[in-house]
Amino acid sequence: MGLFLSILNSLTSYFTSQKYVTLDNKNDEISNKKFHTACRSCHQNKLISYQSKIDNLKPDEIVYRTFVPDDKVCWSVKWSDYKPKNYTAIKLLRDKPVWADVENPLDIKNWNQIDNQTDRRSHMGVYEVVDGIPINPSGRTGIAGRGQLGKWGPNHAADPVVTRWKRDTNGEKIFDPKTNKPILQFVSIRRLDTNEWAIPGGMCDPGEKISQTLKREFMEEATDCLGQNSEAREKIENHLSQLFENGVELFRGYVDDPRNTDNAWMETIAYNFHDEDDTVFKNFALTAGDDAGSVTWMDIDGKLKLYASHKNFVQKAAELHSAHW
Ligand code: RP5
Repeated sequence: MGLFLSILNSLTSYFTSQKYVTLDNKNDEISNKKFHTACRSCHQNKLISYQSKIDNLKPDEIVYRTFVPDDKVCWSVKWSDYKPKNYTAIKLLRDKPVWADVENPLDIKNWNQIDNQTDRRSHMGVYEVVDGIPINPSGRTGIAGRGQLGKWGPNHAADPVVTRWKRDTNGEKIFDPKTNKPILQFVSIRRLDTNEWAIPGGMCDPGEKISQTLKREFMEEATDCLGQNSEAREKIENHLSQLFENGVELFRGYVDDPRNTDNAWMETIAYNFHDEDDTVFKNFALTAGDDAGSVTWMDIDGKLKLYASHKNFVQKAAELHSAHW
């Protein structure tokens, strides 16, 4: 009975509230795009900047990715000389934060399942575990180990794409002159670690429902609720509660995150929460908090440059609302 309840609990926490809607074929377009460039040598600088920031490494201590050409990303392509360097952030090894896994992956047995409160399942299906070490389902990254990620294997996140229409001072929607479509805006934060604009998403806490992660991360990064007293926090939460009750799932799967390694990678569920009539945000100021340097309403446009795979999620939101892209 205990086991049954714990499985039921895990399943419940995995899925969102019933009011949330899923789009048909939502992942097709994203899956067809060439996966996984941000975590390869073409973006070497991102890994290096992480290392210098997190571990304060001197130039000669930095661990570089092995160059992985496009045609050698797939594990099915033989590459007998492939011997990527092993790298796990010193900060993880030294500080052993509670949210991180044990140092040795061989001490973890429950791959591809719920392991206590940690969800080790992948949205991509069953991933391979070779000699006790999980293998990135999207292929080679040029570096082994856990990198800067807390968990071996999948690291689960949630991304709230919060949108509204761009309006003029009379409250009328603004249209793009070329596409003749109304312009959608989304709440974007500037990440402190890479300085890139991003969706205010974050890691799922153990056992947390996705709906909770989406709201919590948005509140922490775009309203600075952590810097407020409990009364102010409650006010913000009540104000946003209706918006977060109705979401549309845009994407669920692997994220092309610059921190990914051959043995640890990011996965996410992205949801759209849309303020159609500007009722929620008309008189509500955004304030950057937690690991966000700044926050803004950003116009959604095909030329956007965003962190990891976030541009794909925002594009899905534009398509959903027949907005300018
Ligand atoms: C990305 O990293 C996800 O899409 C999510 O936005 C984010 C979670 O990592 P942190 O923001 O917590 O570092 O891959």
